[in-house]
Amino acid sequence: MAPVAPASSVKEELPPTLTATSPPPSLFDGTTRLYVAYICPYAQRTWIARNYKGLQEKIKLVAIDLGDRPAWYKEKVYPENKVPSLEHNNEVKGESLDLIKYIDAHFEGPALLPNDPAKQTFAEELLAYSDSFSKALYSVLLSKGENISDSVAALDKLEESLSKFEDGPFFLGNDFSLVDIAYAPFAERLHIFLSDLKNYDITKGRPRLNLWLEELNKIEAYTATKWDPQELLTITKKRIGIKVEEGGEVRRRGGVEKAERRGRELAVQITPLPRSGAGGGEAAAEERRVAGQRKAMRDERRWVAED
Ligand SMILES: N[C@@H](CCC(=O)N[C@@H](CS)C(=O)NCC(=O)O)C(=O)O
Repeated sequence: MAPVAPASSVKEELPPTLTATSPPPSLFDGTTRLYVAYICPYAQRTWIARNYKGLQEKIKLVAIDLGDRPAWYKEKVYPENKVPSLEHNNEVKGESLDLIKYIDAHFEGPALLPNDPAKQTFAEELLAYSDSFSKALYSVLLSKGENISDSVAALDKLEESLSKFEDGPFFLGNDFSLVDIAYAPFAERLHIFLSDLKNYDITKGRPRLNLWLEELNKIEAYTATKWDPQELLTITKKRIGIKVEEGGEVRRRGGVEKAERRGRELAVQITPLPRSGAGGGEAAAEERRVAGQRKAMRDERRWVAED
């Protein structure tokens, strides 16, 4: 059975998104900060790594509104002006793949790369390929779903890679690793977009990919970073200029969400949310946390909804 990260269950209220009028945090004061945009899949990689290692207290999240970016971010933090970036030991580093390796190597928590040399070699190979995989997502989006042959080939390659090690559901076998983290945000989006745009289920005929997605969705370090699929779809469609039907923004609650539009159905597994009125105490606190998280994520909409 796949292991569940021991340290990742710390619940966290997400900080609000900073805009052009927000003052900077007190930069270079010794605090380690991970600058993200909640909507960004590259930033999501680093956010998952930080959560999985249980670093919610050690690495503070700072969310940037990419559509209304504070000038200080480029001027004082990260001249490339992209997310993610990491402020650590008075330096700022970028590039999501470098950052997930850096976070794994420089902080405590469960190791995200195995000791087995064969697995390490395979990890390097798959990490090097992961940005080509992300292009499969963008080719679907840019062609508005017309050309999915690149994505199909990329997904077939994932299925094949997932069968390399038989000892577990993840890319490197039984242990969740940097490789799973590098692919998860992009596979999640391909799953949602291909289902909606092409009525194409990426898991059909790909049992390993199906199992991998199921196991991923049991890891809270990952599910805490996920968008509601329906919202992600609506926002992304607006950004790429696909008309969104009335009611497309409605969110529904539950472990499995179904969004019915024009007779088509998209069923995507998402993090179960607590029920309304579930009582006081822990359930209510959890509900407030999730509501705050969704609000913080929604505040970023401008960047993706206007262009
Ligand atoms: N290669 C970079 C890509 C990061 C990236 O493109 N981030 C986007 C948001 S998803 C960004 O910051 N875009 C702002 C811009 O390009 O101005 C990485 O892996 O970190």
